[in-house]
Amino acid sequence: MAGLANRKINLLLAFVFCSSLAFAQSKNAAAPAPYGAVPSPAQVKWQQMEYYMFIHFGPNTFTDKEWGHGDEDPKVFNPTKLDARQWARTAKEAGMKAIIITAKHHDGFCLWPSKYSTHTVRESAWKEGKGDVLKELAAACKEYGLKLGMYLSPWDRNHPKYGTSEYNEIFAKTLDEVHTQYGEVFEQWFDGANGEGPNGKRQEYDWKLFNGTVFKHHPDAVIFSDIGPGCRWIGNENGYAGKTNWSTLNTAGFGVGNEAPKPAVLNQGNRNGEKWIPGEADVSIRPGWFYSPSTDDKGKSLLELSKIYNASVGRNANLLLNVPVDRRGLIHKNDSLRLMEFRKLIDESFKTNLALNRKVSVSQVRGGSKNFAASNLSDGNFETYWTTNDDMKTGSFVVDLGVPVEVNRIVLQEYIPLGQRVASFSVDVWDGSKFRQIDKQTTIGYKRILSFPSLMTSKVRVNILEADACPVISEVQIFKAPELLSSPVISRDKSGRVTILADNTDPVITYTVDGSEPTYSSKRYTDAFNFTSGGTIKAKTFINNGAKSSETIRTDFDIAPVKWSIVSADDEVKNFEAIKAIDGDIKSQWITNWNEAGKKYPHEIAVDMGEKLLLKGFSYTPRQDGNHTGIIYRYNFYISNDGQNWQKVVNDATFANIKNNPVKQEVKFDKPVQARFIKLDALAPAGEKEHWAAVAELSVITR
Ligand code: FUL
Ligand code: CA
Repeated sequence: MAGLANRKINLLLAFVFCSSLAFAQSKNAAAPAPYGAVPSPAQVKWQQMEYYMFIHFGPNTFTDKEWGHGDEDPKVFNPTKLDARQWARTAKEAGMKAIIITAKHHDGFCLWPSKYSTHTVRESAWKEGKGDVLKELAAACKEYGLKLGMYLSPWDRNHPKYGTSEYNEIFAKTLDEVHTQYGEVFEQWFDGANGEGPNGKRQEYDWKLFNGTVFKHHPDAVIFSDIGPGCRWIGNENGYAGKTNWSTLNTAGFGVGNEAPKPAVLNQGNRNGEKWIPGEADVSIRPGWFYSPSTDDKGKSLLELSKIYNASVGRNANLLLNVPVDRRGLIHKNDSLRLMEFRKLIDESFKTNLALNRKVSVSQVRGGSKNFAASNLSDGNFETYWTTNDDMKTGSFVVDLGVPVEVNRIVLQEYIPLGQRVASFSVDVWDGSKFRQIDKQTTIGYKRILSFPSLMTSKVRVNILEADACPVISEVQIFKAPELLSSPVISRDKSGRVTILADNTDPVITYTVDGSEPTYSSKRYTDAFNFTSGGTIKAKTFINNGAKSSETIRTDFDIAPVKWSIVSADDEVKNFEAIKAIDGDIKSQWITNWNEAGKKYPHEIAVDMGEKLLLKGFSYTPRQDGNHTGIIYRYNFYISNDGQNWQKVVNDATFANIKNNPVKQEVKFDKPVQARFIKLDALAPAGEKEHWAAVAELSVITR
């Protein structure tokens, strides 16, 4: 009896199990439903462009300004050799997909002969007023297979109607012109700046009208502004997207310019944000947006550009790199040479996908269907993807490279037409006996590039740790990119922990603490370490398995100010408190009140070191932030054992040559002294007119 009953229950359970499995299988046989806000087809195409050129060009090019006032003589605009084909050729050869030009910047000057302005190329000296930059550029882009985008600043410091009710219509008319006369426009760039016009008034912008005008002519145009609707500003002009970067954004209650979400929000987007508004990272190859002869040799280095690439395209944002056209109307050779080097680096970095067509094993396949199979991850096709059942929001896959190979980049792509889902993931590499985690990050999005020092491995595992819906991953790619060298930077914090960092992820860092020269086989730096009592650290970076190395960087530390506190200091100012003089950081400083009302010399700072030390001397580091004021010249130095009774150990001395060379000053006492307290009495400044004192770091010599 009992046996029979059991069998019945088993059968029943089996039935329930099978039918729910069948249900799950049928439900999961179809593609996952889109999750949250999703991109339009035009936004997907836009995202796949990844990298394109910005061109700032106008009267500012000739007047050496970043923001023209709108009162400049239009005749200043007079390029002698303007050649838009050279710009397009350069962009094409740089590997870029489009050019966006400042058709109108804040000065109101139009690079085309607009009917709605008297501040245009028509009024300029160029081609006796017969020229049209947009026309030449549109033709050149067409010839070279590039898309064309328009930057138009609604802020107009020239237009007499700016700040009146008529202006919005006028601005819309100029949009009509640029969107009807020059063919396809893939992106409309709206600057958020909103300042005063020529009559001192600001404008209430009619964004509905502006966006509507663009869409009327180009329904698929991606409109850039702080909050889209097509794509959003990344929150800085350095080209860096957030390490977390959602392509979704909440816009309700927000506007453009002063009403925009905080830069930090634009930098990262909003998880589950209501609209699909991906980030575009804009940055200039030079310090300024417009050409200036003074920046001819100040272009970004290859290392800087590669970091920008990893932080934009590699973090789910498009890269809009500005290359200002010069006074001849040409891209300067220093810029184009750098662009070509950069292209070569990108091409070589992502040339050979070591994961392509490699065997991938996965934790689960949606509905067991081959449509969502593991092999979709390594087929080199963005349109095919691996995914799991709806109820499965985690998962992992392992790429089998066959034999150990050297790798240093991993690229992941989510299939964004179904939304952005992954919120946390990690990457492990097989070390021959077990998996070792090498990175853990948050979002993926359209593209995520992970870079790390080269290593040998035969298997790479990606773990999706958290997702808002079942993960949908198009591709995993693995590369060995050429390595770039950067020097190590050694620093120590107040607690005595030493950090050694290179400027990028490629180099291996080694170091010594015994004064010997570091080699490739010296101790490898991985994590911050304790170095409270001080000594000499020498560090060096290596790439290409040790074949190439940086110079050796040496830093001598004395005792770390772990137990130190301020006993007294005069005239402290917010953000420049006395504690900043003993925080182990030469980038922060104590500065006494520099305002008129501030106290005059002498200034004093007294420190309790928390223990009795045998002192051979002391050191003073003036401020190191490039501002050479507050430098102390004449001083007394005291010690004490109770903080009450002070003994003068240096009387009325001066820091030699400190004004011209404000570096760390080391002063040895005549003989070593025991003390727990120290006091610097600043008697006179190096800059005679300055009544304030500044100390980046006050320390002692015990070694
Ligand atoms: C800013 C402008 O004010 C700058 O001049 C530049 O055009 C930059 C791309 O956008 O908001
Ligand atoms: Ca695929």
